[in-house]
Amino acid sequence: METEQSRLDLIRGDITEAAVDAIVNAANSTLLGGGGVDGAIHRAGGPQILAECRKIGGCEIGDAVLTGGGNLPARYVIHTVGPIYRGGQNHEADLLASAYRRSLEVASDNRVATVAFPSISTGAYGYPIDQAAPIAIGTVRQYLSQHPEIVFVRFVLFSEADLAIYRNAANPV
Ligand code: AR6
Repeated sequence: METEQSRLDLIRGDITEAAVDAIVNAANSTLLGGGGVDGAIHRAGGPQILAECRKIGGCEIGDAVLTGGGNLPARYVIHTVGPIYRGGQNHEADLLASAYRRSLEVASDNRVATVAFPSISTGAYGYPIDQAAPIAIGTVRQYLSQHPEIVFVRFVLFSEADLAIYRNAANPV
């Protein structure tokens, strides 16, 4: 079997263009849309995604839910809710790890083999990206090592600077 290393990759790009089974949305607990990557996904995917989110009714911090992908290249969107960073002593690390893990559990439960993640919580939610990146990479690697049904996970980072931080977290010097 391939190692988890070769099943994880990092690129710079716009996640709404990712040709994978499911892209992950950094949503809020209402699931009713917002700015950042959430706004971009709903804009590109069309109103069908929001209609499904309304039916689901919400999502806890650290949890994840699945909708269709509407007009996106991806077949599904997995909406997860990361923590708002409030200094680091409020379970932020556990909740961030849970957002990644629950997203992958939802993927496994729905026969989603290829998944793309944005950098959850590091925009509007204020999580310092140098602290968030090792949690993101470590949680995904751990999951891949135990779940061969996930063929690959791609992190789609929005800037070169964010990509460099994730690269460093994946391959510490
Ligand atoms: N593709 C990939 N990454 C993106 C894209 C994109 N198209 N657009 C932005 N990013 P944020 P959060 C990056 O704020 O911190 C929303 O209003 C962005 O540069 O989208 O989890 C929700 O409704 C940053 O690195 O998510 C919530 O209320 C990363 O995505 C709240 O923001 C995450 O930034 C969630 O905040």
